[in-house]
Amino acid sequence: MEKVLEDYIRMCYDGFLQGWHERNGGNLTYRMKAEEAESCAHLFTSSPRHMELPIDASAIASEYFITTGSGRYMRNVPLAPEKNIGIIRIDSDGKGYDILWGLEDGAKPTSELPSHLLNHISRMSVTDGRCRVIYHAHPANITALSYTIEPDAKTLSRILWQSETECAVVFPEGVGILDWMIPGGTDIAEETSKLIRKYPAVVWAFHGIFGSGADFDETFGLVHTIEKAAEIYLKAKSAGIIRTITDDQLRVLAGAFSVKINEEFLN
Ligand code: 2HA
Ligand code: ZN
Repeated sequence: MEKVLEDYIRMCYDGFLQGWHERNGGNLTYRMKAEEAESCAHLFTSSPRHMELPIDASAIASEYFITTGSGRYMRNVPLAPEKNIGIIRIDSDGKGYDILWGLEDGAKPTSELPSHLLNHISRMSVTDGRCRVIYHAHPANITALSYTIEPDAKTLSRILWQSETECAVVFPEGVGILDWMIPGGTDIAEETSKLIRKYPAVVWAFHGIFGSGADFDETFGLVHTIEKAAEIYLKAKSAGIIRTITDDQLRVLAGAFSVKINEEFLN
């Protein structure tokens, strides 16, 4: 198996092992490097299925993506990659895509493909093309936390920064939050892609999270860190919080690790 596919499959199953992918919950897309697409070219069908896109993907025209399948289970990805994931190439005009490999038995890419592709476009533009991974998961603690606050990025980011010392270093921009919306459509895709320009991750209230990063480790690590902080917060809150990391300590921390903490969220 090609290394990029092995790494992708490992991330799918790691998320399942964390308990973030009940049933068909969650999805993962990866924008392939040219050499990675080339290493997989021998797998590509000569008669690809073509699909239309409900969004304008011209900013990522001709890019290759690995994607999970709609209705497919992360749990099953290592057992039968060719049925549960696939490789697609966006058309040169950005209006559709070809399914080049995988997604066998008539499967389609994830229902959240519009969100994934618009998020890729946003993150590519704010990271000078570094971002390659968009990941959607349903971790229990960050989702539970979204019931305890107003959908406000400052409130959420402060809670997370205060709940684990490393957080302000891992995501100094903070974490965005989108109030409840119908999943799977272009409206939620557009709203998420606006927020993800500012933050590397966006919580979907009462649903889960979208995380982004340059590679699988960075993206998985980001979501893992956010979820762990949410777990610590909920445990501390139920035990009774009597003190926390101060804003001055957050500033000192950012200085010590040379990161630019989002000052708008400090008091
Ligand atoms: O794949 O997680 O948001 C199912 C979902 C939709
Ligand atoms: Zn979901």
